[in-house]
Amino acid sequence: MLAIVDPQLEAFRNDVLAGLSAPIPAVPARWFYDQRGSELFDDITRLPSYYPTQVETRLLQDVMPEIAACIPEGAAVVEFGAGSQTKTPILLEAVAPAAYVPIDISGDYLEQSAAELRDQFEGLKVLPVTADFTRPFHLPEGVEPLPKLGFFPGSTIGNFVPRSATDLLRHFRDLLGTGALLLIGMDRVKSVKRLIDAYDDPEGVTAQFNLNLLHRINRELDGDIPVDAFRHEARWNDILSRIEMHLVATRDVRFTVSGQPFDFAAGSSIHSENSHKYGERGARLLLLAGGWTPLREWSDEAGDFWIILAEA
Ligand code: AVI
Repeated sequence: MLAIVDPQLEAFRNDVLAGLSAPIPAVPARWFYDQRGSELFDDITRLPSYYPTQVETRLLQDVMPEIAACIPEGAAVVEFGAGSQTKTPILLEAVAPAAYVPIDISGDYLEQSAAELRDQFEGLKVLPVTADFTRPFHLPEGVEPLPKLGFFPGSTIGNFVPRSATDLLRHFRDLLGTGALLLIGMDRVKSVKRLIDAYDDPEGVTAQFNLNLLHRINRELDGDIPVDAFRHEARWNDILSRIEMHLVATRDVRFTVSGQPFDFAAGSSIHSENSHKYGERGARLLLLAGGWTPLREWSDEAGDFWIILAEA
């Protein structure tokens, strides 16, 4: 009998088994986002201490007329991600593009948000593409000849280590072509206290988000991790300019995942996320290394967040 293989599940298993066996145990952050993880992330974006979403949304609203003035008429907006209910409409309203192409790995969520946007923007061509935007894929038919604006808000670029972030930016450039524009959100370096508060909120939502990864491993990969033996920790790594999220063992633990045994000593951790924060020069250099020339930069008054428009 042929076993049915779910490629997503196998990729998750490979990443978890390899990651937990590594000298510095780590699981890629993209595995946070199952149904529960996506709901928890949504809750995070509404927390008072998690400033990036509020600040970026307000900044987009404030500077959108200036941004729109830089975008050619009849452009296709290509969003890397399914789009947010607040940020995407701000852009679509101001730019009035010929087409909107959201790209996301989660087909159901993508179709749902595409349907909402079609209702909201009558006549807008919404052409969703179900794909992992970090890997090669094709744009829908008819989009190729249009001028293109890539949209990558949310400081998601910060979740990639610089080497992968430049690879990703180059991949966006290859996809969108020379002359394309990219509107990207980046989180700025700020006081360690504010950063830690944002990633270790008093309500404990980010802790639940982090610990949900262990629940997901137990659920989907036949694991028996005692989740109560781990705690959430957010650390600032100054040399690498990033917040790191860890799951720290509070006692010696032994567990299995898909039949494979693992031992974690009290105090050792599973590194579950990086969120890089950029200074002025660093942000520009990252874009340049990824093949994009910054044209305009906007920041809020407090200097918390960047929105940068760059050209391929
Ligand atoms: C999705 N990403 C940009 C978030 C961030 O701030 O790095 C994920 C997140 N992790 C903890 N809180 C939010």
